[in-house]
Amino acid sequence: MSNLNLFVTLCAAFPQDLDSVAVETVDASAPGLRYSWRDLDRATAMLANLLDSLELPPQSRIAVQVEKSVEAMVLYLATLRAGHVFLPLNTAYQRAEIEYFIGNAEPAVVVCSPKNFGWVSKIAFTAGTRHVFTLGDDRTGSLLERAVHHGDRHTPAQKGDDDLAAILYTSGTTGRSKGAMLTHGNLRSNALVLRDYWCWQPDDVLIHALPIFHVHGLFVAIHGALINGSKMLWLSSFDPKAVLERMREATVFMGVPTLYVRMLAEPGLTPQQAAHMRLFISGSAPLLIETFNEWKSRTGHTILERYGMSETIMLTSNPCAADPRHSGQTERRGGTVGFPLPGVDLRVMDDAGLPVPPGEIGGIQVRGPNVFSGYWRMPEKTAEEFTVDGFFKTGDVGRIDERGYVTIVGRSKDLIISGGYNVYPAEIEGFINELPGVAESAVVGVPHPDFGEVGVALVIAKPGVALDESQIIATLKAQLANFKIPKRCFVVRELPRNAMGKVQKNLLREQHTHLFV
Ligand code: MLC
Ligand code: AMP
Repeated sequence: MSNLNLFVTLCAAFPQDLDSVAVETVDASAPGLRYSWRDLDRATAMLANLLDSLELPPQSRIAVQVEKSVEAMVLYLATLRAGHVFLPLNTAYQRAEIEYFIGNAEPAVVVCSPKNFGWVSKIAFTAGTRHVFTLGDDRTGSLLERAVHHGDRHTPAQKGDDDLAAILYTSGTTGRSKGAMLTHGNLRSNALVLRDYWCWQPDDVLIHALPIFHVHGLFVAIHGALINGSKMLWLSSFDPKAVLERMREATVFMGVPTLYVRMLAEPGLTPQQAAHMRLFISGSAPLLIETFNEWKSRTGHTILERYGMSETIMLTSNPCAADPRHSGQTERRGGTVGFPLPGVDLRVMDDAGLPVPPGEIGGIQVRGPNVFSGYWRMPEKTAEEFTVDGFFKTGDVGRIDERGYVTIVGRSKDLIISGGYNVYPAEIEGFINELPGVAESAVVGVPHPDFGEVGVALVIAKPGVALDESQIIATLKAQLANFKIPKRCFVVRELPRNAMGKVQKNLLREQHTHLFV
């Protein structure tokens, strides 16, 4: 029986010369480090052997909240190799958020930054986790100290397509986060499709500048490079100047729109600087047509926009080369997210559950080998999000034009996408409503020049209470990930409501739409 472990597929694509460079760190603040393909193989084997030695139950969750580093990526690959389930957590998450994720996922192993060991280990041990390791971004910590005592050969765990590989938490409209369960089959099928659709070549070089705790940086970028045996230039955090400098030796870049906006602010962005590049990819949030056009005029390159989600990985993409399914079209159309990827069924439906005519707007539903297997321990929620014929309701609203291009026009879910991170107003409102003196609140997204969209909070005080806006923000900062904090907070006397008594968020958005732009 062939082993369908994703790690095996990735490893099979390593180049023949295992001593060539697979990853090179390129941070301005630290000397560059080079990792060969052989290093990746041996380091993942040592970590997988360490995990094996812990004699964990099959499919144990390995929860990881650490700063970005090559070793953190190696830990992800080792988790696949050992056959366990990777659970990445954004480093911005605070105590209450981590407490929820660990309590909900019940990981057998937690890996955290050395500086957070005190509080994270307390939460983990209380929740029944047996093993807590540390991993710093400078190769320090107990995880690597323990791993060096293990052998550098390891037979990857036998896996099938339906076996779980990762759980990605994504917030919900109710404010409660759900763990999207992704299988080896989901991840592998998507990586293979993107390899062909984006015309990857072994001599491609990817600039990796995204965080590695979400779909974009962890799966799309890392799998893309590994499954093509392509080198990565690795930045521990996004730095527009460093990316520009490295474009001369790279060919592929992936970013959320904010990254493109910030690079456009650099005078050094010229056609010459970008001449060596083959492909610029954008996703995770809407790319403004102004950014798309300005990028073209400043660099000569047409950004390829694609669309995806934690639950589905990548769904659609503008073409990289002629798409034979769409009469050989090659055009990357700004404002659209392109065509459904090969193997992805995508349809646009009305509220009654019927397909809308071409060009008309409706809810986007998808089906395919990339679509997740459900929300962790939430069977009812999973059932709600799928149709009887097996399509997942994305919560995005869009249309398909007569040429087959998909455009996202909005969302039926109440969601703010800020700098590529999702913020669910219901979660923030829940925290604000708990603050002393608060009667009620509403959080809405408004346009922002850097982050695309940011949250603004409107708060009503209880009778006789004087609320301080900056105090509300400061209190939230201690409880929530920083990107979720509303950029402004206003104390108001009332909120606009419709006849049913529901807060009219569209009116609030309109009132505050020019707050930042
Ligand atoms: C940082 N800040 C943000 C923010 N990021 N505010 C709103 N939205 C964001 N995304 C705020 C912090 O709260 C802080 O505020 C200040 O900015 C500085 O923080 P920082 O950490 O130094 O910011 P910076 O390093 O500049 O980060 C910005 C960024 C980062 C754009 C580089 O947000 C980022 O890497 N975004 C990418 C997200 C991503 O990978 N998404 C993919 C999801 S997958 P203060 O007040 O504390 O100073 C997905 C599926 C798909 O969606 O299709 O891909
Ligand atoms: P996440 O839950 O973090 O995976 O975010 C997924 C959501 O990001 C999708 O449901 C979309 O709303 C949004 N998204 C991703 N890519 C794009 C894009 N290119 N254009 C518009 N929205 C996008």
